[in-house]
Amino acid sequence: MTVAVIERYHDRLPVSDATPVVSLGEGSTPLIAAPRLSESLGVELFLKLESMNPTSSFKDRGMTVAVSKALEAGAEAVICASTGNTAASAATYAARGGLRAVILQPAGAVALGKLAQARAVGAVVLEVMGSFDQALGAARELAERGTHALVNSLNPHRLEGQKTLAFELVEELGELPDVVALPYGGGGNTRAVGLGFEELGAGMPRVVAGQAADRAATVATAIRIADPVHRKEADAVVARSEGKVVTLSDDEILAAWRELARHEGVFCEPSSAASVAALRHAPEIAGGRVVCVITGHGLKDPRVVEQETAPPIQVDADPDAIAEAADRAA
Ligand code: AN7
Repeated sequence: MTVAVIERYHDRLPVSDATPVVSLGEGSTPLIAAPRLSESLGVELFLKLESMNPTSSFKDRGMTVAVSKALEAGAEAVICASTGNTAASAATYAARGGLRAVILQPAGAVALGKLAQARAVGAVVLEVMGSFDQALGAARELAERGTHALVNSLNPHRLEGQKTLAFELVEELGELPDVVALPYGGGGNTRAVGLGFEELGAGMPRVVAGQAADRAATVATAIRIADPVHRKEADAVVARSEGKVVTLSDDEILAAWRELARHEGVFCEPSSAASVAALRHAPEIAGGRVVCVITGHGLKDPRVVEQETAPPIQVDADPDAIAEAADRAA
């Protein structure tokens, strides 16, 4: 059986033999070389495909710990506010653990694939007439009443599970990378990566975090977060590491998204491409061995593909017509 996050890093996580482990085989994600992007960026680039986790995003590392601990504490239901991936992960791990899940999402702002995941596994999905930040405020208040366990990254168990990304990177590379680049939404992942490297005690790679210039309305809906709850701690990690927070336009994020897909065959959601876009805008920091964290799968957000790529061409079932259409499209 696959050795998942809690088993692999048992000694470094807040679990005991009494913890009922809720797992779907998360973690141990592929780390692949990116030769073409390496050349165009002038670095040795690797991509950590967190999109290959059970619910196709990086959230599963923390969620396995948070839901296991919620079950251990006797919770019957979990709640989260989410731009989509936390929701898909929370809903799925709740189903796996036999818990109810209540999902709060900003109305009309969650990518199709993520919503499909939460619905398919039976979560109660509520559309809040407001922003992510407003939905999170409401979730926190409700959780304080004690009826629902909050599994947003304000839950410290989420960060604990998430920090295992740093452990894997060092094990797989055999040394510390020089730079880790990742998207910056609420800042939980940036904070957790810092926590992981600090626990290892072997030094800190420069952390480059890409955020959307228009946080409230970016095409990268996963990081459509106006007021990051972890801003102070995430910014502190970046500063301590001598890295940089890079602010990106939607065009810059989409250009990196296309590059990843067309030049490396890595189809991610737009938010994930903010890591690569940020590297491009921080040449003074991006050098040596660099890891970009690919946080979410491209299938999460099919609408962006519809908007950003040419539609299929209709053709008769005739070889001449097919050859002609293929030549014209090339
Ligand atoms: C693909 O699901 O906030 O900086 O509610 O889905 O740790 O917030 C998602 C965030 C990057 C940003 N990439 O990470 C949610 C949510 C993807 C994401 C981020 C998210 P943080």
